[in-house]
Amino acid sequence: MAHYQGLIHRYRDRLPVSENTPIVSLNEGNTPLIELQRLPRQVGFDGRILVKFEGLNPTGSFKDRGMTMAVTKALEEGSRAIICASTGNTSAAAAAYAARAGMTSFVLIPEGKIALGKLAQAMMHGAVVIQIQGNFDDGMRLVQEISADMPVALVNSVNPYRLQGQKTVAFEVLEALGQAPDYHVLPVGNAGNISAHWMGYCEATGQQTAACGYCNGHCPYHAESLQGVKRPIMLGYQAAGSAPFLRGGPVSSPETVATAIRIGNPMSWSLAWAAVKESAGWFEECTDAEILAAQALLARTEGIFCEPSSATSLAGLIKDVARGKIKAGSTVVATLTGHGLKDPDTAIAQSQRPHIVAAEKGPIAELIGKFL
Ligand code: AN7
Repeated sequence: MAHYQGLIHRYRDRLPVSENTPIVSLNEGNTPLIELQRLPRQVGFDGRILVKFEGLNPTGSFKDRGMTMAVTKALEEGSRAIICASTGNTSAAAAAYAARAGMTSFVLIPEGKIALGKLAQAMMHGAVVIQIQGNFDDGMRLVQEISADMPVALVNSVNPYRLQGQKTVAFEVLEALGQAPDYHVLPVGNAGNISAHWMGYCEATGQQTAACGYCNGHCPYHAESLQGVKRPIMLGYQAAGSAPFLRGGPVSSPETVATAIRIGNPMSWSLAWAAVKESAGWFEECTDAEILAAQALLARTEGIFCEPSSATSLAGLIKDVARGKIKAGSTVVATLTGHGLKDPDTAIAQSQRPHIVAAEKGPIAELIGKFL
């Protein structure tokens, strides 16, 4: 069998592509599902927690899943340029996939509120980086207006191909576990990802009676093994200063240390509500302090470094476990949407400073002795 070549190749029968579609891929997807070993007990949870580490995608976030589809279709439809508004990760993915396709990318980012690694990526891949004196929601409105008038394809998640690519994360979880988890938890910003997860779970389980070959023989499970397969309860977690789903409508000046989800007017509002309602799930909010504590706990107890926004899924999970809302003995999958290296400033700001010592054995040994 050929080596893994990305999620469009892997799931081509379940995606809107044809044999002639020019696939733009960086071999995204196929990310590890890692079982947490020490953290569940530490937070008083008597059950399994597995993290889907989307930070191990080519540009370091789940955005690659949607971007391979969006850029592939833009290229197929003859576009030569793409545009997006972004809190950082979408711009990094757009810039990389545009480079891969030989296209021009324009990215609108909020002034001063984008993590350093993401800005470095957009700049390094040659995007035209447009920093606006406004937030993500302003940028979102502007790119919709501009793409309506100019020959540039909009690749934010209002582009339906984005969610098509992102739904594949659910297929991977189903294959890895052989069934759906009891709960699937994730951070919510513009709300495309929770909508795409649910779409994937519904599609995979809804086709349980479809011919076994619908996955073109690449599928490690057989369709009949999906008979009666349940779907997970979807839990969407927001940062308290940026929680339109908890407030019941748009938030005008969203603020949070988790800059990726600093979004006040989510585009996939009704799809995300449908995911939560149809699955009997709920939304919850976490403070910045809870988010940073969860990020550090995961890094220190499990060796997994995700960015603050991604840690929101664990922060919410910890809260819901403490409130008794998540049943003991259940299996929870948490999507870790982006890598911790995206935001080195926030990581360093909440960590212990390096110890400054002379380049001599004596003082180093003395320091080490204090920790043994
Ligand atoms: C790490 O990059 O919206 O609810 O412009 O980067 O699907 O928006 C990023 C979103 C979670 C929220 N975690 O996902 C952007 C952008 C990380 C993110 C989210 C984002 P959605």
